[in-house]
Amino acid sequence: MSVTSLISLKIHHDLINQDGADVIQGLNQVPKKLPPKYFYDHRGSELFEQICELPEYYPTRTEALILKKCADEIAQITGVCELVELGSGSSTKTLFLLDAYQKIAKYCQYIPIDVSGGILKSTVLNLKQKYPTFSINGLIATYEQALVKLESTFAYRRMIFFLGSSLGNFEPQDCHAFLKQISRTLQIGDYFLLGIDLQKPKEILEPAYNDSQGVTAAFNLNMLSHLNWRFQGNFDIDLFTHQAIYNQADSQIEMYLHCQQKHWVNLEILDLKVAFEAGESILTEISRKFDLANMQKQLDMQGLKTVKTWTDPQQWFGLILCQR
Ligand code: AVI
Repeated sequence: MSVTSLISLKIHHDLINQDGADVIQGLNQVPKKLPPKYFYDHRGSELFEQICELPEYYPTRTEALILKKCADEIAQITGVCELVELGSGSSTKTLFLLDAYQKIAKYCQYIPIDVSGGILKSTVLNLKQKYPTFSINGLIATYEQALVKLESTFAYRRMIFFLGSSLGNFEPQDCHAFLKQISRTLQIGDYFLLGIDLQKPKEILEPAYNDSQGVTAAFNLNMLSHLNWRFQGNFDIDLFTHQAIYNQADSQIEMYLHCQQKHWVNLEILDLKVAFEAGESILTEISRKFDLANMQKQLDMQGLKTVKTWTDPQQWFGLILCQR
């Protein structure tokens, strides 16, 4: 049996239309900026999986610990529903939820959504073997594309979940628009489960994004390799260094690539030539750290009422289950 028929993955390649307009805009602005979605080519997704295992990177294991404890309760509260995961990656933490739903129903529908087709394919293949009675169909799409698609499809009861504090990678105005769109995608009575990284001292945050093994540095630099491959570019990775700092005023980690030497970069496919000065930086990601009560208010403003929240004993990470 071919892999494709075995996993019956619904691939919407046409959805991934990365035409590079955002790269042109980001590299032409001062200070320079690149969208974090360009982290996630195949290598970038692999590096992110490695980040999740790092001793300094606490969010993944802290959220997993919370999910392990509360998954059964979540399934009890929501009952059987269509499970839609945005940014599913390897779906590792999702196993706690799928196990919990398996206890309450033989049949369940799970739709993992990710921009990285390679990782999504292998994840769906593994999950189909582990949960043979579940209907599992992956969707390769950005969050926005996926939500537009979901808006036009009906489910009897749906729970969208967005874990790992990926919401933290959105600028505040984009976060607002995203939550609004989530709300539109849900019918009255549907659920939204959100995992958010909470504010904590800089001494814990900065090492989590400047790990001692250099995996986060490789992840950050890989964005340039990805752009070279995608847009026929000539970024010299050796001319850039990684740094992440915690901006206390805005409660956000900021990841930068610092240019070490004055030079030009060409991106042939985009017909783009960019000048870099020594000491100049590209902002590649923000990772906002949230306040639980504030987030509940924001959700509430979008008609998403908190049903229950869970945190770990140190209050480092929060899970909010809300209902429309
Ligand atoms: C995907 N996202 C929630 C991660 C974060 O922590 O903001 C991405 C990441 N960047 C560096 N390390 C992890």
